[in-house]
Amino acid sequence: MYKLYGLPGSCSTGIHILLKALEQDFEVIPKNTVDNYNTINPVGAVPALDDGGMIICEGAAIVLYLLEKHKSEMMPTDVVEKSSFIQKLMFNYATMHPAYNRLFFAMNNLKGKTQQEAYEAAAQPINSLWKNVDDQLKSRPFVSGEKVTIIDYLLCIYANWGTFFNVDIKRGPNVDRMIKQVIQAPYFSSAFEEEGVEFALFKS
Ligand SMILES: N[C@@H](CCC(=O)N[C@@H](CS)C(=O)NCC(=O)O)C(=O)O
Repeated sequence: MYKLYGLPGSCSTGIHILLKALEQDFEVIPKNTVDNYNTINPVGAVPALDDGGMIICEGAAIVLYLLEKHKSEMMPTDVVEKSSFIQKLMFNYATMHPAYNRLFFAMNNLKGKTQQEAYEAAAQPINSLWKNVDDQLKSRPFVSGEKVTIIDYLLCIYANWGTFFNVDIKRGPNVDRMIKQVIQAPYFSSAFEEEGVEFALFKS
C-alpha cells in the first residue's frame, strides 16, 4: 500500500486523485501529523510518496513513476506524444504552480496595500498562463486530448487556489468548461471530501 504525504487541497491532492483513478490502495498522511517531516522530504514540501519504504519526492517525478508503474493509458507510448504529455505536465509543475506560489507568498508575508498590490502583480502572469491553456482547450476537451489526465486534475486544483485570494484570476471559457467536467468525476470530489476541503470554485 502506498503512503502519500500531503496537505489538504494542495498539489498533493492531485496525486491523491491520481491514485484513486489508478485504483490503487493508499493512505494519505497529513504532513502536519508527522514528527520531523524533513526526514521524509528534506525540503519539507508535499507531495512525497512512500512505495514500500522507497520515498519519491517532487510531484512530477511521482506522476511519471505511477503512470509508468501502472502502465496507465494517461501516458502515451509513442515517443512524440509522450514528449508532448511530459511538456504539458512540466508546464503545470514548473510554470503554473510556481506562478501561484507568488500569491501564497504575498498571503503569508505581506499585509494591507502592499499585499493587494502583490496579488494584482502576481495575477497578471497567471492570467497569461491560463490564456495559453484556454487556447489549447479550444480544440479538445482536455489538455492532453480526448481523455482526462493528471494534467487536468492539477489545473483544477490550481484554479481552486484562486478562490483563496482577493484578486480576479481570468481563466477563460474553455478552461472553465474543462474544470466543470473534471470535477464531476467521483474520484475527484471524494478526494476533496476525504481531505476535508471544499472545491470552492463556481460556488458563490
Ligand atoms: N517542486 C515541488 C513543490 C511542491 C510544493 O510547493 N508543495 C507545497 C504545497 S502545494 C508545499 O509543500 N508547501 C510547503 C508547506 O506548505 O508546508 C513539487 O512539485 O513537488
